Amino acid sequence: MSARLECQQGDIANQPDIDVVVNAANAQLRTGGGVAGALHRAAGPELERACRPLAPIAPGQAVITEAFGLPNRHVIHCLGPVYGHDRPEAELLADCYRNALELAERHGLASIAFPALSAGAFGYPLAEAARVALTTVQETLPRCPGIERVRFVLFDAGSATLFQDTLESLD
Ligand code: AR6
Repeated sequence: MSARLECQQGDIANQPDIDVVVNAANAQLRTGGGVAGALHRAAGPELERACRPLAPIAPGQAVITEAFGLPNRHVIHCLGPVYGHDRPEAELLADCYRNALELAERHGLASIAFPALSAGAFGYPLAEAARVALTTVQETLPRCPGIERVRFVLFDAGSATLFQDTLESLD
C-alpha cells in the first residue's frame, strides 16, 4: 500500500479526519507558543497532566498521549532541535519524524499530521526543515505499512507552497 503524503495550509489543532497529530513540544511537555500552545489550548488541561510523567524528553525523541479535547485519537509529542544549538541538527530533526511515524505504526494509527517541527521558535530555516522532513518521511514510510496518510500542516500559504514544491522536487 503506498502511503499518501500531502502538504496543506491549516491549523494543526483542527485536523478532525486524522488519527494522530504531532506536537512541536518543549522538553518539559508543557504548553507554550506556536503549535504547542494551539494543541494544549484545544486539548485542555488534561493533556499537560498526561504529559507530566513522560517528561523530560530529549531532542529527536517522540512520546504519545491521548488527545483529550482535540478531534484526534492521540497526540505524539516531539522535541525538535534548536537550530544552531542541538547538533547534529539535521539528524535530530530526522529522528523526530522517524520516531513519530514508528510510534504511530506501533499504535495502529493510519493517519498522522505533522507541523514544520523546529521551524518556528527553534529557528530551523524552513526550506532546510522541509527537505529533512519530507525525505525522512519518504524513507521511513516503507517500514510503516499501516500508515495510509501523512499530512504536513503549514500555518501560512507560503510555507505550504514551499513544502509542496519540495515534495514535487523529490519525486
Ligand atoms: N498549526 C500549524 N502550524 C503552526 C501552528 C498551528 N496552529 N502554529 C505555529 N505553526 P513552533 P518549534 C508553525 O514554534 O520551532 C513552543 O513554544 C510555525 O509557523 O510551534 O519546534 C514550544 O513550547 C512554524 O513554522 O515549534 C517549544 O518551546 C512551525 O509551526 C518551541 O516553541 C513550528 O513552530 C518549539 O519550537
